Amino acid sequence: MTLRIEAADLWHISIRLKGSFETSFGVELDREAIVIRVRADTLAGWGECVAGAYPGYSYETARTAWHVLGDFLLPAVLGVSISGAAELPSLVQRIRGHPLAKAGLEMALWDLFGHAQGKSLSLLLGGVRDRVPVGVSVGIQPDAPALLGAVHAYLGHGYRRVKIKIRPGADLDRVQALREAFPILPLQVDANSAYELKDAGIFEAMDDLNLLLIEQPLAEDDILDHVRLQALLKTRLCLDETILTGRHALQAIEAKACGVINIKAARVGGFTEAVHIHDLCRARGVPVWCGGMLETGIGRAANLALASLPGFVLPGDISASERYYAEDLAYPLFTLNSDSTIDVPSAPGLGIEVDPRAVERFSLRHAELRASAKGPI
Ligand code: OSB
Ligand code: MG
Repeated sequence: MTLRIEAADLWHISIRLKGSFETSFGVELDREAIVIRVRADTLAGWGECVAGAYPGYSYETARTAWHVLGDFLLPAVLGVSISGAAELPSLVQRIRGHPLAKAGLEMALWDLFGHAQGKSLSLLLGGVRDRVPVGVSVGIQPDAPALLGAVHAYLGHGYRRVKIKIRPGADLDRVQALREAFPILPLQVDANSAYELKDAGIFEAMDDLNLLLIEQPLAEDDILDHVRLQALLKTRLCLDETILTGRHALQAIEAKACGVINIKAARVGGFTEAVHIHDLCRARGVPVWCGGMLETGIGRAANLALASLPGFVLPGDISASERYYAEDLAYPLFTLNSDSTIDVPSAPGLGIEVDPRAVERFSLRHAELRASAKGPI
């Protein structure tokens, strides 16, 4: 089946988190994103581009994604007949970088084709599970007691795996305090590139705390120092920001820079590349798990579908909807099962209903592009 992409909408949204989320690169309270809708025939597909207000995790922002989507990516698909979302990477191959923008558009195309074929995204990607194990990612707290309180509350909600964000000055003492309070809790840390190899002593001191993994301790473009750090530790390093392509994943694995990879479709330019990375990790026995970007219900549905693939053997950063926003953009909301899993949507496409009025309410600006009116917006 081929579909001619006739029109697309972009909404630049700002949606307030229930509580601010602090990482080593900053504090986020109002989450910006670009919501994308593509249309073909009588069908629509929705996507979420997770580029935010500030270029901390990625160089992309909602504003750069607006520019790249509107001026380059959408003109490459509008008016074009395509037979599946997996064709997008080749259509936009010549546009360098901007994986978050590309992934948001690919998500909308997956949703569109899922509806056209009556198949869920999980089914289209090769998912094998109808519920996936999840954990919670806890932002940097003002002090150790606040962190213990926050973790205690999340355990009360039923989460059975906890990740805490760390940064220089808020690291070893926090992890030690947590480990003392919760001796057998599956626990991992995420530094978001905040350290250098000279800080290795901090990670060596964490090595006996039985962490599941240490995520992205060093700079995103530094595979070699991750190799050196990994050689000092028995705890597995996990790469997030470093891995933008399958090639990066292969090189990091072969060099022994990490023992685990965090897969985010957004960071690698879409689900096609995410599945490719999953497949090559699985073939080499490298465990993967699904990362998160504080998505609305649109991106969360897509993450659940990705996490249903067989190589996703560690719990994902995919918490229940109510952990993030007072009001979401898509329904039904995702809830945590008593075994710290979330159900994978089984309805066609993303398997959710987007509420266009909610999208409008959180919208800072909207643009509509049509096949007949290609070009800059
Ligand atoms: O590094 O995993 C990360 C959120 C924003 C940017 C980067 C990261 C995160 C998270 C949030 O850890 C995970 C979630 O969506 O719950
Ligand atoms: Mg991370």
